[in-house]
Amino acid sequence: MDKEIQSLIRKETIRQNKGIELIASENYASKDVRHACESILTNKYAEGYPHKRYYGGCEFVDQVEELAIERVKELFGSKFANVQPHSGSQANAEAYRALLPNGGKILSLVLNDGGHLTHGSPVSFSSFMYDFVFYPLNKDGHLDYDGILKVAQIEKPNLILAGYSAYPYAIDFKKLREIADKVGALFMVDMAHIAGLIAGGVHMNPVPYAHVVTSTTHKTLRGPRGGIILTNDEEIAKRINSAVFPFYQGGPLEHIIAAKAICFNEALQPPFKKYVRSVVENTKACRDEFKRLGAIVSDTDNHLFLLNVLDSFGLTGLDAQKKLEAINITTNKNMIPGDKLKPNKTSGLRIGFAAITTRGCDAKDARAIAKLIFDYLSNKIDDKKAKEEVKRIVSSWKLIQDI
Ligand code: DSN
Repeated sequence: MDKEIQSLIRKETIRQNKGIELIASENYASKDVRHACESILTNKYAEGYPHKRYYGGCEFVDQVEELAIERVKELFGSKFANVQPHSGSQANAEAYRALLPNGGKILSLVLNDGGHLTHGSPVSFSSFMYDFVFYPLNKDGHLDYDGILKVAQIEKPNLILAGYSAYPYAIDFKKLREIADKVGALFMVDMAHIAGLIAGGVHMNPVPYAHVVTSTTHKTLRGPRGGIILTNDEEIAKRINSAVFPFYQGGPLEHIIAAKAICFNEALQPPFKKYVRSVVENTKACRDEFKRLGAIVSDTDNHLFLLNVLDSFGLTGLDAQKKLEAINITTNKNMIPGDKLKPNKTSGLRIGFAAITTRGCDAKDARAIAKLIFDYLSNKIDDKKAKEEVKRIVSSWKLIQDI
């Protein structure tokens, strides 16, 4: 094997094993999922869809893709599924294409309040191709459904968008669909962050309410990096298929689709339900311990919460992220609702438990992590002591290559 790349993979394996991974969008895929990702399926061209390909030799990749489709439909209870999107961003582009004319109006969450780049950021394709208007969170950081209705009545969007990257609370998809119906808009959900929680039954499923649901497969769902699009509407399903191929994508990544099929099957099994319940318990345990210690934190209903590091420790999110990285704790700086600092500095950190719960983190560890971060960012313990504590906490967890 290429020695330089092999050495870098080895170094990354060590980094992943020795650290506490709190980036809310990351996870550790199983051996089976990783095995499919490195399989010979990568050799095959299969433009098109099962039994309607532009190439010969697709007998087995057709079956792989059909399995993935059937399993994801069963997992989320949808009538139609496209498993070809290469990523969540592409899934969103493809869903917009299927639902809207160029320049169509989309009502989405204010980006600094926890939205995603593809939900109308000025630096994303989305704001170039569509006309975005926004709804804010209320003062305590929750969705304000009456406020959303008011903005929707004024703006009259073609589409209302829900599903966020840094929102720590439950989302009422039924209420949002009612709002969309009142103003004659379509309703789309990007469930990337909470897909695993939905699959495991600890969050409301948007599929019965939304016209289209997009997701990634690698966050709480714990599969390979990639995207999916679901719908219950046959006409929309046809438009989605054309938007994915040939409009936005060429040949599907059948090795990744095989890995998605494995991940969907894993998520259908009882241990996955136990896993997502532990994710939520651990997140709550860590958040509650921060609160008990006197830090300023959001509450949480899901796999993440926001820690206000500026008011808690006098640090920007960027500085806190860098400081924690030096002791092998990985987080990401994040805007908090009403943040006065810019996105490249921020006042907050986003903290999530999907990844380390996969390795075996329990509520006791989650509380120990809160205490460690609190003491370290308050300068009560030095780098050496903090690194020793990280080592102690991870020492009882599974190695990532054994997951
Ligand atoms: N980059 C992802 C996240 O961290 O939430 C969203 O795509």
